Amino acid sequence: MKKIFVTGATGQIGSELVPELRKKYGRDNVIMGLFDKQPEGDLADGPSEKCDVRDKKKIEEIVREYGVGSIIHLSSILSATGEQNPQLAFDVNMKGLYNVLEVSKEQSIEKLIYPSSIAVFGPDTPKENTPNETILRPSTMYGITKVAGELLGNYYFEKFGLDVRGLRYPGIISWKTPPGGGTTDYAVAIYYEAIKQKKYTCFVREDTMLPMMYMPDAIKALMDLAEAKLGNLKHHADYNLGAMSFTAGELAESIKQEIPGFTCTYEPDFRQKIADSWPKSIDDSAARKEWGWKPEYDLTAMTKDMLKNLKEKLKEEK
Ligand code: AKB
Repeated sequence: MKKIFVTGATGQIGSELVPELRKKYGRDNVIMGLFDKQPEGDLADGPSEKCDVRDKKKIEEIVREYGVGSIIHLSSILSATGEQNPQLAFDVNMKGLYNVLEVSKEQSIEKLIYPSSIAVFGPDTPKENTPNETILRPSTMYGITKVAGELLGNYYFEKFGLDVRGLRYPGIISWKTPPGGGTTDYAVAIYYEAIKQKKYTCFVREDTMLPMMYMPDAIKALMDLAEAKLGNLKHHADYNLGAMSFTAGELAESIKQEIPGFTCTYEPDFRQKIADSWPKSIDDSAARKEWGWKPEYDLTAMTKDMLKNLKEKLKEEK
């Protein structure tokens, strides 16, 4: 079997995607690409390579050396870090993606998959049930790089016949590896603080509503899209993907149901403006129709599962 190369593999998504890929395709068939964070636990048990995606030669070398057939490109600077360092976001997100696209084209990669984000939308986009095809005028550098990434993916498909696939992730909530530098990170941090301190200060307003997804659904979506028949896909790098939408207040309330006495206060910072520019809910009918997308978790089921797993994890770490 040709190998799968995952960039940004020790990040929030990669650290949960890699074990699933290894389960399905075999440990030695999945190569982890890491920037600075080393794999831990089970993740360390399998091939990995240090790889800064801004270094095209290194990507070429890995693809050639391992006989890579598919690339899942996860390396990215997220929205909040991107607003604090737009130059870095441009460099990593644009140069990194361009390198991956070029290597994929030159070395006849069979499939290239990378996430886009709800950050492609902006203040002018309809907020409710945001359609797949709509106004893409983001106000963050992260969003700008994601729109360009979608357009490039569609271009490489049309122009060079490269099988590029991508989905617009909402905020992703998970307990194994914390996210880093995103606007939706409050929806993960709140669970940690609820367990540790029974209180949390949230950096967006209580009425801030955003589309979110639990990690098992996010992994399933990526793997299902990767396996979908190309002939069924009318979109390529830009599938809307929805699961649930809730306000920060509703999230706190769902935690309170499980941890009585938990309190949440709200002190919005610069991330509020980013959150306000994004949709409240997503129309993902294209993904449902073209490759059978269907999420499993709602807010209540996610909160129960998050708290159960996170409590165990934090106990083990003590
Ligand atoms: C972020 O908040 O930047 C990310 C995203 C929605 O893409 N989680």
